[in-house]
Amino acid sequence: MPASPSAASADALAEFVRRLPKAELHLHIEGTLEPELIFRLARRNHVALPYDSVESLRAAYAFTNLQSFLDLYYAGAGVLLTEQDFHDLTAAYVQRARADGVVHAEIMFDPQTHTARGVAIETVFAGIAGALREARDRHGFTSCLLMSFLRHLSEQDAFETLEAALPLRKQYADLWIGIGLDSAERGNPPEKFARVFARCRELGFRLVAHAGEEGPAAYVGDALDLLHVERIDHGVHSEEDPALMRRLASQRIPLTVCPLSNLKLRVVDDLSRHNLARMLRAGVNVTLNSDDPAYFGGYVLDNYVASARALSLSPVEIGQLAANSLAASFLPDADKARLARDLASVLAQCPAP
Ligand code: ES4
Ligand code: ZN
Repeated sequence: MPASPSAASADALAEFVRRLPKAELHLHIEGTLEPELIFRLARRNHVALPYDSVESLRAAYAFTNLQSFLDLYYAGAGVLLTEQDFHDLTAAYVQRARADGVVHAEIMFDPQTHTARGVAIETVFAGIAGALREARDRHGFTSCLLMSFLRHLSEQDAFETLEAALPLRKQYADLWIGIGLDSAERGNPPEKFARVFARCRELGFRLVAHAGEEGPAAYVGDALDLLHVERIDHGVHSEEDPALMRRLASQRIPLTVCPLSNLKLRVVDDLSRHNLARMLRAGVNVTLNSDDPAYFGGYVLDNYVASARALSLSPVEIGQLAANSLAASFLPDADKARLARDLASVLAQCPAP
């Protein structure tokens, strides 16, 4: 028995969201590294940690902005050394996502974080891809990979990363379909990566970029016009420019919004003041995602439930967010149509919370 009426309605809401087939489109695999796994891998790999317990590490996750998070996120990734480490990390994410009703994930990874520490890019690809292929073969959980460049590093470094990865393209053609851009946004505008994104576009990769997380609406427009991305990661500052908002809505350009991330990194001071509901109601193709769930206190289901409660999203709006996630994915049209039908039949059967 739930402890109280509010607990009962919370459970009903979570169960409703869990049953909706959803895609997660904004997820950094390094951001799924839970403190327990950091300690397990540190022990396995004989890596010293500057924390004496899981609890003291978790207590350090009190961020004041994006950079304060990135410092810990790059440090945490220091325990990832072997193919098995990347496999275990990815398998743990898949298990967690499946429990939330995620049926498809588009996963970013940052090779530069690892190659800078002497880990071979082949090791990173092999570990992540191995776990994703197992998930597909055992559970029908589909996914793809978006190799992301760190924007605080140079465009030359991004070019070198692309060159190092291209020989692996054929081997990972079932998964590696796209390119992303992440890390510290302010002072590292889209134009810094225009040439390398042009090259990636020529090569036939799907393109996404973080923009308008801490940076201005102008970075969102520039990501679209200078990098030619198909989706914007975050994009919450788009609202500062009404013309951009009209463009996002009319062209159905997806925003991969991450509410709990925005809260933890103080992009918003309270979830009840998050603009995702307003943007959704203005016709923008908003999707909900977890970003770095191990650091931000919640996976996809938590992001849906916390947003629904804080913003009084209706069951129809929650269903729309799930539908948007499928439509905004890079899945083939036939797969999108099948999943959209699955979603519609669940919505027709499920009691609204
Ligand atoms: C990130 Cl929340 C966020 N923003 C930018 N870059 C990132 N990399 C991992 N998480
Ligand atoms: Zn992100």
